[in-house]
Amino acid sequence: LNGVSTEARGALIVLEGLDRSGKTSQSSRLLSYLEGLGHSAELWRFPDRTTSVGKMISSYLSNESQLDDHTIHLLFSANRWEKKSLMEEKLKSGTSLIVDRYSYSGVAFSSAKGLDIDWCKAPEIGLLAPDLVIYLNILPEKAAERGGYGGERYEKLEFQKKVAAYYQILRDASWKVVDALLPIEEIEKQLQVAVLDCVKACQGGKPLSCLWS
Ligand code: T5A
Ligand code: NA
Repeated sequence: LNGVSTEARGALIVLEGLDRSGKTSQSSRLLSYLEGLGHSAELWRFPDRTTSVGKMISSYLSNESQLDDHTIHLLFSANRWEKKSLMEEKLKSGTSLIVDRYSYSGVAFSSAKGLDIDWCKAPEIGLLAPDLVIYLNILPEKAAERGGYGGERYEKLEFQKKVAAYYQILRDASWKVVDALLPIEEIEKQLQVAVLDCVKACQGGKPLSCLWS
């Protein structure tokens, strides 16, 4: 075949949204969906609290430790960098990854604290760019009404409003915005269509690229 690789790669699919927007619920449904179709797929999440960097992040988020805003920003980024080579390996070997939060969270949350947005984006440059970003769109007031809200550092209404504004600045062509107030099953159906299209495009030879593009 004249050196053209026919090996199909997996898709990098990211879920983003405010705290309690439904990312975790939808990620696990998408995993079952892809596996049910016979695709190789894994569920990942950031922060990955299992690594030593992730443990520092986790203790910060639960208010057990204090860190300078720049420091925690770089730790979130480092937590993605420490998984980058494995991520690339998985995708190239044909496994799709459904990732609960990624660089968009990193930039939106730190910018909402007042850090310069370009400074926030810089350490994300060179990480793999998602093939599809699903943004679960919810008004901060509505998210705050959901169970379990308020336990962690960033779960405060005024702050989440700023995060939502920064997410809008980051929106690009890879995004699919979904109404997060719809019933869980309705959102699930919408996501299945988008995700299947994306997986097929990647199998069909769509190249991997890097942030920010
Ligand atoms: N952060 C993260 C940074 O600052 N920088 C970074 O680089 C990264 C990666 C991490 C925190 O760190 C910040 C962002 C976060 O503040 P986390 O561990 O990812 O936090 O936690 P959250 O994203 O906040 O996860 P949550 O579990 O709070 O929210 P989810 O996953 O969006 O929501 P989910 O699925 O757990 O659902 C929440 C509730 O709503 C219900 C569910 O049953 C559940 O009770 N629900 C619905 N109810 C009605 N209709 C629907 N459609 C519903 N979907 C879900
Ligand atoms: Na949370």
